[in-house]
Amino acid sequence: MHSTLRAVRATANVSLAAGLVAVLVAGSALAETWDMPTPYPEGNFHTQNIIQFAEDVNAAAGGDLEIVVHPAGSLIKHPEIKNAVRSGQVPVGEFLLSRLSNENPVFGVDSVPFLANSYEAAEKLWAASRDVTEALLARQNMTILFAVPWPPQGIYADGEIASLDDMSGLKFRTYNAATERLAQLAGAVPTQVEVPDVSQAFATGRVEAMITSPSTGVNIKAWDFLSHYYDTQAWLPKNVTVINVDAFEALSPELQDVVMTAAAEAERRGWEASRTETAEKTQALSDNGIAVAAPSDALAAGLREIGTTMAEEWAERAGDEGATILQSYGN
Ligand code: PCA
Repeated sequence: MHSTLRAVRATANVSLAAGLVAVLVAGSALAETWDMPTPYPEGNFHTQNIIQFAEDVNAAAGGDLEIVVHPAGSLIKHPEIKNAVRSGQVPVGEFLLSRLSNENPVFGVDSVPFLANSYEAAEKLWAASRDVTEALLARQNMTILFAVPWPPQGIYADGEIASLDDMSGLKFRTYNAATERLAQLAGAVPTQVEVPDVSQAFATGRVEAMITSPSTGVNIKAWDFLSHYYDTQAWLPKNVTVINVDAFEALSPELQDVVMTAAAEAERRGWEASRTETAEKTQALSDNGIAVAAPSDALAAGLREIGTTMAEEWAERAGDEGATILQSYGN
């Protein structure tokens, strides 16, 4: 009798478990959740643009797909985001495109100083380099959903920088190979630090100057550590949001359409937000006590010379692919 009871119970448990599995399967077919790592703080305009992209997708997908944004390297740290998307660990993510310039110089064309240092020029350079960039990323199983530039890059320091001589020996915070090279050529000492760690690096004296946008300067409250900002307008590096090709192809045609439509809108909105951001955040630096100025002629000339050297180095490394880009850019 005991054994009969056990058998009945066992049968009940099996059917209960089967029911549960059915519910879970049905649930996951209804709503797929995509975790999306991004490197920069939640308040940054890139992150806000991405949050809007996720909201657009989620609304248009009617519950069939939900993108959850994880900013500031909270899910995956910046240096690992590209490989996480490539391997499919996450279906979608954002990173600074020129971080990949060590893999192929083409990825770093937007960070060659003074090659494209206005929004108009940056747009033209992106038009000239997008196809090659797409093809290179396709080899790593990724497609670009959208690319958005940072505002023009300027120099921050604690004190006056009247010429390159004043940069000599400074511990200089960098974020890619180009900023590292620029620091070296200026006689500074480069240290790579990701944005979420930059405040701490200044607070502890690990770094004492940097080149970045007014946006990042405001995000890290540069006025807590630094006194001067020079609006050198050196280049406009881009962030890309990429998707894993397998994850994209596993979506229904309708959902693929939803993602691509929201992506096109995010690229348009992002460029516009970046332009607005430049003036707003430069003003915010000034409002918070940073001395905002154009570079002196001597500093501008010194940086131009570094730019010429770096453009030559880039062209040499980038070979035929680079030449094609420069030709179509019209340089
Ligand atoms: N902010 C990022 C990249 C370029 C920018 O403006 C950073 O400082 O890391």
